[in-house]
Amino acid sequence: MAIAKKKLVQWEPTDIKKELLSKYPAKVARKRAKQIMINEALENATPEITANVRTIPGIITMRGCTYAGCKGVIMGPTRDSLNLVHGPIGCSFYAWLTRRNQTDPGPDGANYMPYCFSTDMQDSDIIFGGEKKLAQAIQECYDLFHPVLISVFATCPVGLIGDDIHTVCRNMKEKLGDCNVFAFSCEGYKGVSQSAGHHIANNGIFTHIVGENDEVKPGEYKINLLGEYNIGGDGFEIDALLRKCGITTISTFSGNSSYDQFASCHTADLSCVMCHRSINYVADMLETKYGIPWIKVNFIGAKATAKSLRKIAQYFGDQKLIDRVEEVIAGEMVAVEAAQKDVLPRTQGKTAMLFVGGSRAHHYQELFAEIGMKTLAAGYEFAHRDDYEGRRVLPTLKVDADSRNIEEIEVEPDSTRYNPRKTEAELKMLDEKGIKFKEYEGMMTEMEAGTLAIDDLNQYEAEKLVELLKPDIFCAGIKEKFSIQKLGIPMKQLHSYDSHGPYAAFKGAVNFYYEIDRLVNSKVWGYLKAPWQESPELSATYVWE
Ligand code: CFM
Repeated sequence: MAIAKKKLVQWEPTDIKKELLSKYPAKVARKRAKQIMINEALENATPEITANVRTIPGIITMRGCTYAGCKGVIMGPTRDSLNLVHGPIGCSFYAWLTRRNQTDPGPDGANYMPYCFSTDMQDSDIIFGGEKKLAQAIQECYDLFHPVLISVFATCPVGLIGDDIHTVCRNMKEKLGDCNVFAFSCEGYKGVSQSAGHHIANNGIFTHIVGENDEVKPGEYKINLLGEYNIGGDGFEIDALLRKCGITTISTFSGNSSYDQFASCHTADLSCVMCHRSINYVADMLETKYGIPWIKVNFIGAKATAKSLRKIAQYFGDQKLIDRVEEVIAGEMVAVEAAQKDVLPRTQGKTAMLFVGGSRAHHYQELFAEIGMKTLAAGYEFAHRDDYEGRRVLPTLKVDADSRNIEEIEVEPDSTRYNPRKTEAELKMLDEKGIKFKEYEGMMTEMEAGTLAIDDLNQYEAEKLVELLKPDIFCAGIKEKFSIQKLGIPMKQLHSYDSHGPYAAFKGAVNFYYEIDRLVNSKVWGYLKAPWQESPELSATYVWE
């Protein structure tokens, strides 16, 4: 039975959870109960959440597919990689410029972003096999563009019929001679979400590109920025800030990136991981093979940005850099503080809910906190337990059949190029100063006690949450946008930023404050009434009510 209607102040998190589960059949409710947690905000023991498991059939999930994670997320933003989709045209068409990763065409002008490449498989290719057609398409791409890389992406039907795309690519690479060609077995069904696609893409880049170019690039403090995808120009903003501090970015995985950045990333001296979920694999592999340590950074939120810059400066330990970073922070904070002061009287005490992929639901809580807003509930579409509870849970994670489906590649120290950038003693000293290497504490440790952490939220639960807790703003993606707005709540897309942004670094923070101020204080939502609310003609209840 449904719980009697209560006002917001009376809702206890346990009531909310009960209410979310009340409509489900017993078996479904049991499963979902393990993915809906009431946060305890403890440092070393967070409630165990079930994550990275299959969505329950029949539930309208917010997730994407493995192909989306590989082709769209990781390989998508690399301008000079010609991304050829082997499959029916829809898979390519719907991944065509739909993620707002921005790109600077670069000095050589090699930029295939605006194109949509596909083998356009037909029924006959499904029946007789698509390998010949794939080889032909690779040849055609090469003849037209002469790219440095042609990467091939498998879609579901390709996996089902068993086309040997890897052999086709190997043969074509040999035939073409001056163009790298390799494939990803990233069929949509391969994993439980796009997260599997990240893993497959990272393995592919590491195996086929990383380490190809040993040339040492100029620059004093060289880093890799891992897990920053330049959505809405975030990457441009971060790059400009790093440059101002005198820090050189050797590679970005993979916002505004090029083939050569991947090929020479092993020459950097520190890897900075922004989106832990999508890229922690590369950080680990770079450390094992080349001796490059990694730290977690976050450029979403002014405080987090300052903290990240200080961490990088401390790592290099050069007083000149430390001073420069302080100077830059002090300069940038003037505008940030003025903006905070301006919006705070209007945003203080308002509430938000955030349900985004695998890292933003955490990072953006910082921005809301900076303008006095409280997060009532947050969750990820496809994160793993370590993104919620911190990497300390890694040794206890059970590997299920779905994860075993994704190849783990064996990486060993490079026989000639392994070069630990810091000695054990130096690392220990930095650790004592508070720089934690290979560490991510997860979203739940930073959320208040009593807030809700919900994995793989679905449409039904999203609407229920809004109805019960009435947040001032709900953040998610395009699939959720209009159903939420019809409930009379502003909905901000945190994947695409609704054609706005950048929101990263200091200038991005100021953009975000004003955007949220505008959204949560707009009067328009109060006027919103659906036609049936104004003149109800028919009303009904479900038979089970
Ligand atoms: Fe990382 Fe991303 Fe995200 Fe992600 Fe994504 Fe994205 Fe995202 Mo959309 S890599 S996990 S697979 S931060 S596309 S730039 S916004 S779901 S929270």
